Amino acid sequence: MGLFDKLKKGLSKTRETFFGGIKTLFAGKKLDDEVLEELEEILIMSDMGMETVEKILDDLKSEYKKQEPDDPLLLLRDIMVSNLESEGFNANPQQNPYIIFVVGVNGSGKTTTIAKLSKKYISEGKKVAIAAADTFRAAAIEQIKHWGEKIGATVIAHEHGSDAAAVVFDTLKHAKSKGKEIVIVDTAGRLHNKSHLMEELKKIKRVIEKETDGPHETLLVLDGTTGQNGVQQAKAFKDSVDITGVVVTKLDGTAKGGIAFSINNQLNIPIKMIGVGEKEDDLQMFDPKSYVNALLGVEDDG
Ligand SMILES: Nc1nc2c(ncn2[C@@H]2O[C@H](COP(=O)(O)OP(=O)(O)O)[C@@H](O)[C@H]2O)c(=O)[nH]1
Ligand SMILES: [Mg+2]
Repeated sequence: MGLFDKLKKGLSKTRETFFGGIKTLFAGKKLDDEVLEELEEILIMSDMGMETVEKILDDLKSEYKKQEPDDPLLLLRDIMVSNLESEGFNANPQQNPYIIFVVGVNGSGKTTTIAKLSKKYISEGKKVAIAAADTFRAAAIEQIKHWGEKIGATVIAHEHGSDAAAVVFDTLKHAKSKGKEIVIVDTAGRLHNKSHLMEELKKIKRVIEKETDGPHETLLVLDGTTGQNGVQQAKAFKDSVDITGVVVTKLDGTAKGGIAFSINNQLNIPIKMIGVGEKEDDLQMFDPKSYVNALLGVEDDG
């Protein structure tokens, strides 16, 4: 299956529930008030966030008048794309080791995303070391070790309950001495309380800063099914560590694909990758145009 077909398959739920309806709504009709009102409803239900919906509708109205397009669906597509921000995946980073710090609440998909991302780097011929710095749950250490074996990444782990920053320290030492080009740091998503978690993440960040010129990327992993709640969570992480990109996971399991727009517009952080399944190949680099094409059911024209 090609990348776009896979994306389309992953986004089938949100397309079938919301966005796909726009094609039918627009078919052979003028964009009068009635059509626009229905469009507004669809966009709001998709979790796009009110502000973005209004912006898109305003743009659509004025451009529609100006351009009188044959196919208003393509005009809407272009306007939606312009409301998404992306930044590419750094497949060949200059820094060595290149350090990716991964944060997010429990269950958001951090560990799975790390496995998927490691696999991408390994397939680029890079050696990957993973810090099992979610020491809060014993199962979390086992989970990342298991992934490491499966995809061929080295996992550095200490005992359950040990200091997460010390695991990171050891992983950096290992990477330098063994020539591992990529270091990815897995972290806990829940400690006794939120401030405890944020303190731990800051401590890890300080260790990375002290030992290297990283972190070069700090990825926030966000569960796409949590809707506007997820956006609130993201704000807390953004305030504690400098987030450089967001990974939206579980887009295959949600009807609310509009969340990507909310993240961009409310947080001002680019989306870098999206998760569209549980397997190691189900991570895609975020491409706004392909994403919107897949949502609307428009053929991908490159
Ligand atoms: N359907 C689907 N499930 C996912 C995706 N990413 C992660 N998961 C699942 O979400 C659950 C929690 O993932 P995990 O990586 O352990 O989250 P963590 O607590 O943030 O490390 C697991 O059952 C994963 O298989 C995704 O893109 N799609
Ligand atoms: Mg985990």
